[in-house]
Amino acid sequence: MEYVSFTQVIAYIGLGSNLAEPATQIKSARYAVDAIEGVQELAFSSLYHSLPMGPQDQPDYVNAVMCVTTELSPLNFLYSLQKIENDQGRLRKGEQWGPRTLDLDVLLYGDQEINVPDLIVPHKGLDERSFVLYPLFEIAPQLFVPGKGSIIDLIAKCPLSGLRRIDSHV
Ligand code: 5RY
Ligand code: CA
Ligand code: CA
Ligand code: CA
Repeated sequence: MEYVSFTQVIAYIGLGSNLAEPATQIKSARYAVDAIEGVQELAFSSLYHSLPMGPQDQPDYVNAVMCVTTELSPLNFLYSLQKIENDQGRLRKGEQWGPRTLDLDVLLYGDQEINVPDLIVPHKGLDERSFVLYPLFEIAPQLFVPGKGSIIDLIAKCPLSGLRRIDSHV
């Protein structure tokens, strides 16, 4: 009998959608992420309604944050998330930051700082985006973001900018 051990890393994913029933897109993405071999859900935030940042000529978003444990490498983790984006009908049009059925971002991967061509972690702009910080705080109030500081301090410097928690009525 031999042991095969896997290193489990705690990672955080930002979820966003502003097309084709955004709340439904987020909920099916949650299910699909948990279904990835080598990824398991630990926590999921409330859904939040948010105003578009970046280009304004697009619908409002629904955003959420998910905490998982994973034994996938950072890039295999990313590619698994991109497959879910594609499966849920994401089309890459010319415009950068245009509307999308589903956006899954690797926000954090353990305490690692990663900077390779396909992946930057912690996610760029995380500390300026209320639709990331507030749901992240909801599920990880003790979190420290590598290179950026405690989630408490980051929230204190980030206005809500129209972010609203969506009542789930359950
Ligand atoms: C700024 C520029 C581009 C912020 C800025 C992007 C989402 C950004 C979004 C989302 C909401 C984008 C990336 N300054 N707005 N805009 N939710 N993604 N509310 O998920 F986020 S495009
Ligand atoms: Ca799984
Ligand atoms: Ca994003
Ligand atoms: Ca993205």
